[in-house]
Amino acid sequence: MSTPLPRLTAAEAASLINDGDTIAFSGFTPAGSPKAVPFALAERAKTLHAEGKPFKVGVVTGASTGKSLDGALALAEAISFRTPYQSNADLRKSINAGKTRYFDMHLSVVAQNLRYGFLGKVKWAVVEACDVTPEGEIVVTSGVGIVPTACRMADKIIIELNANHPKGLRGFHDIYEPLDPPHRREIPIYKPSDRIGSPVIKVDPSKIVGVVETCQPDETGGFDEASDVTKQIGQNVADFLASEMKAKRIPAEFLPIQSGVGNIANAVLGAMGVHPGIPAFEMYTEVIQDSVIGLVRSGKVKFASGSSLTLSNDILQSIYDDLEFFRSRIVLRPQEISNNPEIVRRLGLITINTAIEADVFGNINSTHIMGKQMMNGIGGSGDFTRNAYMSIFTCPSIAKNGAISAIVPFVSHLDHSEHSVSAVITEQGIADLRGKCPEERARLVIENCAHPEYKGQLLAYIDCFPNSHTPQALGAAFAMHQQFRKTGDMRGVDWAQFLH
Ligand code: 0RQ
Repeated sequence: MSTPLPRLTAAEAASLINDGDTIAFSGFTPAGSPKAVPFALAERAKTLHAEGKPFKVGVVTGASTGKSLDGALALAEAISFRTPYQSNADLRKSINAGKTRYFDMHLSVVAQNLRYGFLGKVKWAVVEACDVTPEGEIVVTSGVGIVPTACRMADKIIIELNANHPKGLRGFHDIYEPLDPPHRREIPIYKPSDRIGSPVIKVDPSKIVGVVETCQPDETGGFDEASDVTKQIGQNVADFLASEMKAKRIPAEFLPIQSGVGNIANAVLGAMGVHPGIPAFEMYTEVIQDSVIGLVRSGKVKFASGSSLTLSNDILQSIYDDLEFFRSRIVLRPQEISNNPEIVRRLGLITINTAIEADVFGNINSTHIMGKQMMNGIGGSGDFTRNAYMSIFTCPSIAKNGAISAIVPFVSHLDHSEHSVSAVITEQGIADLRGKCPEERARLVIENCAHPEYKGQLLAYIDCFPNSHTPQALGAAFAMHQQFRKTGDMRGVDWAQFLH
């Protein structure tokens, strides 16, 4: 008989963690992220700080988390360093104030970087589970992330056993960790529905110092209703893919789709779902968002592989009420596998991600506002974009009521270079960049994607600085950004001042 695992309160679990420890948390986005222990840890930090004692921990996660983790720890000023992705307003504020060290990383490499020792020693894994056995079998919940590696690398494990997720989730996960170089072999996934691992994470039970019982819903934010702009972007993406299929550049059985996070990504999938020219398709993605679930029910999405169910709570509950229907249609994988470049290239993914800004040549900024302020992070967008069969970036052509053009001469931060981007799509139209030289790209992006209020200004930029492979002028490339900083509006830049 195995010994039952000890029960702890969240405060007792938090009291075991020391200043300077690095903690790896389960989950991917708020889905599957622990809530009770990090919240209690933030309370502990506040108490210690009030006594004049230092208390900060390193926080490594799969992706973003919810308010009880990033939010509470940021407000308590308890994070010494954070990686690889975040989307919490309080943490963002702390990062942009220079108070929290943030390392923005491709999500597919987080687990291997932990194994390689690039992120230092991991003391704790804090893991949300729907089931755990005295023998050390852990069934995680709605997100997987880095949890298999976190459990193996950490000295000690704390489990949050969350009754809000049913034990029947056993079987939804496919847990697999590759070997490290020089022993790594191919990852044997040949279609999105292939299973190659175990439904559970197996750990040495003596590493589990305690189980904290909770019953808390995921802290996922939900999505805005699609606007006219996001609907039009979605329609343009769907029309583009349908025309690519007609041209036989996408095979008749279609190719698996990866789709990013946020309101635009949600609207794009919604539009693809109802487009008559797009057949039923599969998804090989990282985040399974709300709009996918309806498409799985209707049969338009035949199978969805991801690292998380990042869903509004009522939609997640509707899956839990219908587990047997979804069991053969969804799989949740570690992000090292859901985002794996080898598999992205092999399966021939069509990837659709969102830009903050795109330049006229097709370089993409997904992370920074005006080159300085961190928004969320690169997330998985680089894992997918660089290795895609076809990579698409979408964004509204303007932001902040037109004071900002999302199409600029040169991106103020570079996440995805023109070499990896097949098409830029805004609500204005589609710029198919494949096989085009920089000047052709620039004219196409301006003509098809820029907002009418910025077209003339952007064309004038290209016309002012001709006679080179890339019509770029270093002294003028950020003039629109600089004018915004001074006047709060990018409109009306006079390029003549840069001609001499
Ligand atoms: O600001 O929140 O103040 O209104 O940026 O913009 O239009 O609501 O777009 O929710 O789809 O997010 C790129 C951030 C888009 C997201 C990004 C302002 C705009 C608004 C949000 P407000 P929208 P979305 C899979 C793949 C990187 C990671 C990634 C993201 C706010 O998609 O983080 O793709 N992607 N991962 O007003 C100033 C501009 C702006 C601007 C927009 N040019 N200048 N502000 N905004 N453009 C997921 C994972 O990896 C987990």
